[in-house]
Amino acid sequence: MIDFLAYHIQEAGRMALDAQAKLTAGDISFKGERDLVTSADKAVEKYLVDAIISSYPEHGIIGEESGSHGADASYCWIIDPIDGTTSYVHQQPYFSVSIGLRKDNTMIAGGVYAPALNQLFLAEKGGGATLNGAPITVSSCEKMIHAILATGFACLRKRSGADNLAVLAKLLPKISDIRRCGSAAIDLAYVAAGKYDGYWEHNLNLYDIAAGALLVTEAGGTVTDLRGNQDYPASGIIATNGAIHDILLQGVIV
Ligand code: 2AM
Ligand code: CA
Repeated sequence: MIDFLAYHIQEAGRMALDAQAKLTAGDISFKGERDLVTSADKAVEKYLVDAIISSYPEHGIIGEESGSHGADASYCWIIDPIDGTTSYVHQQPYFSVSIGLRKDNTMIAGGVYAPALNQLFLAEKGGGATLNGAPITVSSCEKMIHAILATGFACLRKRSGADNLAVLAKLLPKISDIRRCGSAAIDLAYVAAGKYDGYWEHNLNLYDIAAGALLVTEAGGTVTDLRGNQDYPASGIIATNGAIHDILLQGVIV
């Protein structure tokens, strides 16, 4: 199934990249006042759903655009066709296709493909994680003052009340620098690859993080919710190289 995932995530990514170059105003609509969707999100998800149904008709699918079908099946695919839609619409390269495969409540495989960056991240439970075929591991950074962290502001767009600006204001003076690319899946993949030392965010959905969280743990990192438990993304998410996890857990409390 990892070969199936690797093949179709690259096809889907190429579709998204081709469509980005041709995007017009007529392709863009609003799901919420600050939540964009494009015809490409829908077309890419349809491509992936059709591929899964024709190869694995008994499997369940949870997709950002098409919802949940048979999510209680033993195998369930969790799809975000374009994670980072706002970056995508604004002709930036920081968008990805994210596909996770869950078996009986355990994530067993995941892929994040950023076609404009030519970066394909794959992980299999117990088998490690790779970037374009080469094994990846998390960073060895141990001091917050040296740490490059990433976050996002889904909480603002969802108007959830979570105050990530206060967390950012508290953390920024204590770390090396911050990054914010707009795709939770890429953020997690970059923690897995040691490009970022840690990442946190509130108010994400399962399809944003399903593949990326497995990438991080398979690359030797740690993923928890914002209280240090495993209830992510419902209670927020923190992913780190492990070494700075406890310090960052303290840092996200304001
Ligand atoms: P998307 O691009 O698939 O919508 C960036 O902070 C992350 O938040 C992205 O992974 C983005 O996924 C997600 N996101 C964007 N708008 C959101 C909203 N209104 N509610 C929850 N998550 C959102
Ligand atoms: Ca998403």
